[in-house]
Amino acid sequence: ADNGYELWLKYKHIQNPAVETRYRSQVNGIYFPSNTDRLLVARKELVRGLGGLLNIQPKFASIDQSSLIVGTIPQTGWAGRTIDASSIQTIGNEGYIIKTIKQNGKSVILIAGNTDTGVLYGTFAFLKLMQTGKSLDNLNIVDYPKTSYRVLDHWDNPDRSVERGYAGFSIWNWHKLPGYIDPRYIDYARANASVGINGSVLNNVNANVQMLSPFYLAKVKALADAFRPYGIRVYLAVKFSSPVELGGLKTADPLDTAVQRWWKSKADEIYRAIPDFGGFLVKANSEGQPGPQTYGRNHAEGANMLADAVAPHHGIVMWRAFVYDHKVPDDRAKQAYNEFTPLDGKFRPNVMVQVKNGPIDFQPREPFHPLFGALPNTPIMLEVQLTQEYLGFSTNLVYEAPLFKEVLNSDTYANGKGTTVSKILQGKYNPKLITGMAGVANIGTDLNWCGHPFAQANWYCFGRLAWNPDQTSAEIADDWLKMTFTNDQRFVGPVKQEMLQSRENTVNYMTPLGLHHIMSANGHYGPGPWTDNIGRADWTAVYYHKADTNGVGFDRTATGSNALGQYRPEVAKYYGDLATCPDEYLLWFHHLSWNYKMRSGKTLWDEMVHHYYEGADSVKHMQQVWNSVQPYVDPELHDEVKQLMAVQYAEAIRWRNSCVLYFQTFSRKPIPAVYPQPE
Ligand code: GCW
Repeated sequence: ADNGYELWLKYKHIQNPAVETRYRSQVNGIYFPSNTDRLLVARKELVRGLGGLLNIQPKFASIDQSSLIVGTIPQTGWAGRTIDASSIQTIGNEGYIIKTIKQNGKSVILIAGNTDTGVLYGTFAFLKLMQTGKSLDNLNIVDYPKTSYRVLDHWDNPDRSVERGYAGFSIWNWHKLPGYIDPRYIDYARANASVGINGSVLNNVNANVQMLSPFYLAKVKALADAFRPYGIRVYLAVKFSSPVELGGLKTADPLDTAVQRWWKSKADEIYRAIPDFGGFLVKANSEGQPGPQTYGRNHAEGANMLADAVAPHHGIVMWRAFVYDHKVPDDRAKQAYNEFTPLDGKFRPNVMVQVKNGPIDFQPREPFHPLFGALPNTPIMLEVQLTQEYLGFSTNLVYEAPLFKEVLNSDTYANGKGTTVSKILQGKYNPKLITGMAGVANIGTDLNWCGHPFAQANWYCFGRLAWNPDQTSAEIADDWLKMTFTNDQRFVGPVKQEMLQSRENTVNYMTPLGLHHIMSANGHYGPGPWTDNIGRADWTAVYYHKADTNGVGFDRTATGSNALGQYRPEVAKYYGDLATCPDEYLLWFHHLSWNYKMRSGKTLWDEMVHHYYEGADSVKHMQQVWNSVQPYVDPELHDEVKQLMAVQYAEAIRWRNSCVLYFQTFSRKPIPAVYPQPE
């Protein structure tokens, strides 16, 4: 039975005998010198992959006896002959070339990189070609990552609970570390390397200071050592008040020299044990966390102090822009922009400001964060959430690539039309800046890692998009489905369609038309549009939807909070003008009457009802499709997804009924008779 543990690295035996024979002849004799740990793990992966896919024990041979040549460019001896100088330059430190060349009149496949990391990534890419049934004839692939720091953020606590984790406990077994290296750590590293993820922040941004103690650092070092061959560096989330709480100092003021010295010596201590330690991630002055503002300093002063401590060791600081304070009476959506834009250009070059996709908080749909394009002189890192805090946890099937692509494709107009978030993240406008993307991990001790078999696709697509944000959701889903399930088009076709639609389904039954943050305050799972009076204005639903008998929606135009003013004029006009504002963002930016006439001709009320019903119905449709592909899926895996879909459908109905009935108390209008009436 398929329990999902092998993720997309199943290397299932190829069923088509013609394809298998052809592939076998193309890997008949492999030259793969492996004189580093990283090349060794690449070679091991190749053996494992070919063993599974082709049911062979690969034969290693001398270079002229081989039909597959793998190694660094100097090792393969082909630089300057069949590989041109410009490709070598293009692929940089992590890229690779996979190319069919002629050797003694015979076609040979060459996998080469400038570094052993490039070779590792090239090896995974080569295996993917076979996993997805592609031809290995006439290959000419030159690929390299478009961003440098591709990092998973684990919100894992030392007690192994995971904040917003829905897949069991933390996979870091702190008790057994450093002595015991769970094979799961290696499989985790393989999975990351297979999609180009090169960093792992091990602990929660709501950081426990103990992580910086010698006791834990020894364990962190053990993980760093285990991950290093896979090209993965470890990072730690740190609490700004560590010098006080851990170091016994009186203050954590970033301008205090004793505080600066404390961080420098802590950094030195870490780097003595972990020479390639990645650096720090910081949540400061947000949701009660301490930060530089606690001492009257700003974010740049706080970040730079830490940046100076890790700079001699080539480390970085990822400083989060997810800041807000319920005591600030202004629209929460505006707070990050207000705090960070005055600081543009003031951060050290090894600081990245980490910005969530939207200005509120990982909602099913948000417009892009106004900080994108507003910090031209600051390295900026997109933060997305793989764990489905606001997307139905691990019972809902939601493929998030379309959500990530929506922000990546958004046009900020910062340098005129076409200044997309994707291009900004790739450093196209300011090549001096370091680049990166972060994903809040959805990984835990569940056998299948992510809780829902399809949630693995969110881990997978994050890596793929961080590597190259311009890939499409569909091509990534296609690869993932083939690698995870089967190449059979009768399965891949319909299921891919459902994956691509799945995020919109959830938007429809949770927060259609720009509604947001109406989840239950208690956990963010179910509906809670009625949530009020829980101590913080910005954690209550009524703050966001502003429904009353006159209408619904958050007015963020000039007559309201004017959050729109934080975008470039072209964007502000587009969202601000009802004639152009897409329905998807309507109630995010506008407060409108229940009778407002929509593009469809329906009233706003009828349209809202329509979306809620459509959302729930689409889950039913997904169930039907899943039932229809049953012959192509392992029975236990099929049943697992089927059961989860039944839960999702029940949840979708609950969301639909709750929201429709709640908003009806304001609209005072009937639910159109074409729909079944909620009870
Ligand atoms: O989405 C919210 C979560 C918090 C989280 C916070 C953050 C880690 O509800 O649990 O804290 O965002 O991103 O800092």
